[in-house]
Amino acid sequence: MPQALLDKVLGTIRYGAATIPPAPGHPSPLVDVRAAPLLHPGGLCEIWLADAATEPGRAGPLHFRCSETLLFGCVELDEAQEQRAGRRASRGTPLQQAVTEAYDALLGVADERGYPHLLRLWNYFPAINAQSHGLERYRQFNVARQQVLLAHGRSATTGAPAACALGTAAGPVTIYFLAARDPARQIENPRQVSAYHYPPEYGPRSPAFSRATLARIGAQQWLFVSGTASIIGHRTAHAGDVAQQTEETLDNIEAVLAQANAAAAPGGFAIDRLALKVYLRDAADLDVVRARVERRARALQPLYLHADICRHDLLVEIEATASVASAS
Ligand code: 3EB
Repeated sequence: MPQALLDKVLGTIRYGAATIPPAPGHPSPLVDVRAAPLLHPGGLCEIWLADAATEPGRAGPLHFRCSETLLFGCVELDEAQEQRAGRRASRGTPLQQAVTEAYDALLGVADERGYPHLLRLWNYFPAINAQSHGLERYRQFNVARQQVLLAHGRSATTGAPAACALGTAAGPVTIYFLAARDPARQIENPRQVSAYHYPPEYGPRSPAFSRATLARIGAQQWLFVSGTASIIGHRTAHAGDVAQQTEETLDNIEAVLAQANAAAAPGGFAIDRLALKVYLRDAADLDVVRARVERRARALQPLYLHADICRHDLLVEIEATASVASAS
């Protein structure tokens, strides 16, 4: 990449075998995230570019870069280290301690630097469906996420960012995010109960995320669609049937797009113009899911990633990002 572009990099996410060649003279390390493994050969990098030069920064475990309008950051924390550090038991299980430390850092920087509007958070951690300390780890995560948002004076319901939470095979708790100077609009899905209003059968604290956020950034409207699954109301639909779960998930994404188009001027978000990441619990489902996804949504090559989904009966989850020129 030419230096003029490297200077504008906010963050880089690497997938599969991709490597970023070290850029001679680059002012600081690129924020570099490796999350879930790719299910197809090769590798690629997702690079978030600002429209002007970005600045690097660090705050505790958080590495970030910022432009005039956007902040991109990433935190990786080892749960075993949290435990060794012997943090206060009031911060909960080792996973909850890591999540609290990560969110403390990112919310602190977002507020101090003046990017208080969280657009999108990506959350990855091992063994998401495993039980420990008497509670499934995804549910532990939800307890810590809600508590740390409230501790920073934020809402854990309306106004929450778009997000995803996925299980990795191993490795650190990895969280990366985009935040903005200017407010975004939250979008919900009329086919689904808002996640922050899920009833207690899904855990002691509800998941604090919105179905999508819509943000004007420069001359573009950006839409960040959260991880989306085969959930109708608050219940999983089509347990055990990955093909039907894929169709229901795409129906849910279309419902979110319709809400976004009603809120955005001039709209124009369409299912065949999205950048998709498709998470599969079982690698053997790749062909079935790919056929269904690419029949309905195939402008850009979707990424297929191997990850555990946050409910044990969900086999597939799809997230989407899109931008359209905004009306001026
Ligand atoms: C769902 O709709 C499926 O906890 O941040 C999707 C997106 C899901 C984000 C999160 C969870 C999260 O409830 C799971």
